Amino acid sequence: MKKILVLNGPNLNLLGLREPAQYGSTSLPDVEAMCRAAGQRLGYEVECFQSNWEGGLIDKIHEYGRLYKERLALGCVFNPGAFTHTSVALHDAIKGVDGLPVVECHISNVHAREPFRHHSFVSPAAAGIVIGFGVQGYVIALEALVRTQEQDTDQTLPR
Ligand code: CA2
Repeated sequence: MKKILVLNGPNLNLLGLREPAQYGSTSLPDVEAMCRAAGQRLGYEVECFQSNWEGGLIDKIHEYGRLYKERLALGCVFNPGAFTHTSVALHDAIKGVDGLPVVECHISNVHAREPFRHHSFVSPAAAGIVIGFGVQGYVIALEALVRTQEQDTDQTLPR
């Protein structure tokens, strides 16, 4: 079974424990269970990984870049947390693995928040973006990845 990576960046391990008004009350293990269940329904094995370290996220993107080349992975759903707004290194990692489709995902609507959250270094390297749908956004991003990246997807409109 092909793999999909669900990757979470800094502080997302605190999900459900603090700031429920902004990020909801679902914990990261619950979000990861939701993603694994959605993956199973869609026919993929979902691997979940969270790191508070930029380098840990970069290593995981490199690993999935290799799996993608070997046709063992379909792509990645990535919430880079605050690194979204700061990290040229994450941008370069996604560009550097050359091909791995990455769907950027944010729980909150970053464009309705502080101006420093309006710019993303990751977006120009992403295949697509899901923003502001709470933790359901992860499942929406997984579905979008599968619908757009599956080899036999017929993307033509019905006549
Ligand atoms: O809305 C998102 O998903 C964000 O990526 C979340 C990041 C934030 O820096 C981005 O601008 C938007 C913050 C993740 C921290 O998550 C926490 C969860 C609970 C309590 C504290 C932090």
